[in-house]
Amino acid sequence: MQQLGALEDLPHEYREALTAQNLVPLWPSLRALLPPGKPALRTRPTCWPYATVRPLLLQAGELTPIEKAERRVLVLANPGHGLEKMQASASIYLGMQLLLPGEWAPAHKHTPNAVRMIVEGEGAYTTVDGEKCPMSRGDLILTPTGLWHEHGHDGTGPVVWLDVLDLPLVYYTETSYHTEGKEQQVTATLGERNYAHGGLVPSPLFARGSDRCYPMLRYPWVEARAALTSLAQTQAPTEAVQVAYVNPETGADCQNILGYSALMLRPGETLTLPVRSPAMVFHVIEGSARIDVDGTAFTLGPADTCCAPGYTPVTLHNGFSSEAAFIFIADESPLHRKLGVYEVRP
Ligand code: GTQ
Repeated sequence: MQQLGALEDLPHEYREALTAQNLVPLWPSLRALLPPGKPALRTRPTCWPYATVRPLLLQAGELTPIEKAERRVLVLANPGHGLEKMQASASIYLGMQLLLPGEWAPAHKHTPNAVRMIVEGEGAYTTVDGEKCPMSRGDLILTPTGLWHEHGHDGTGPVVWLDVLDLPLVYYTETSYHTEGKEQQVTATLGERNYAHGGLVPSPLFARGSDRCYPMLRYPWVEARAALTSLAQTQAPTEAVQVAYVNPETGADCQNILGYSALMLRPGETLTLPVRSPAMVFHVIEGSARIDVDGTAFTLGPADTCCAPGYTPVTLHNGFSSEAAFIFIADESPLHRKLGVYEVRP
């Protein structure tokens, strides 16, 4: 490959003349912008064990009252991007949020899409677009772009959940903002009830389906777990046991930018993922798994979270011979597909 000219090869005066006119020569930066064969990946394989996050999050509960935080979150930041960027990957933001009994995180809406994966505790709820969604371990609750949401807690112990947002991308595109709102009235029954039976959707005689873009906002863990366990009965041993969280009216990804799925690793199973362009996040719901990201190995137990850059080999292994592992996965594939940059490498 041709070695290109460096900035220092140019006369000082010429460089200053360019700068004064807001001009920049391309060739000294061309190889960095378009590296050969594979992007320059800032996203580093990174693990956030819950045993280290939890005490610090509970300490935040003592140090900062909810009124002073609005959302009491510790961000899982990837050092490869710089911690201040508060991103797990190029397009994924992760945060662990704590709500204590009686606390209330007031209503707002924003342009980034969010989901919550409930990690610990009972008695909290998120009201999304007039639907009061109860929170239990493993449930996935969507708060898509533009929908009002607020969190409350009527129970007794701390409640913790993992927030996954497309905030880095939305921020980068200069479209990130929020609007404050007033407390919502609960006006809708849970939409999930209309989609509780596979392959059947509401179909009133002359007006088929829902006119809501996001007809299902809560995916209870009991349902996702049952779907995985039942799939494991019939799936060939060579095929992964994985289900995607989709919009039940369209079958498409449940949100526009990030994709969500749940994976069951059978006892003793080793699963080598195809090398694909999107970065991924893994969060263990039950059991344990060793996750090898191009030679960096993490051992994850319940509530542990890690991320892997795109274009990188990832292998998952369940070391238990009798117990399945259940893993929640977030990735950037809807975005990559829409942008036309989605790749699977041989
Ligand atoms: O709960 O609405 O982690 O607005 C970051 C921004 C959570 C939320 C985050 C948010 C929220």
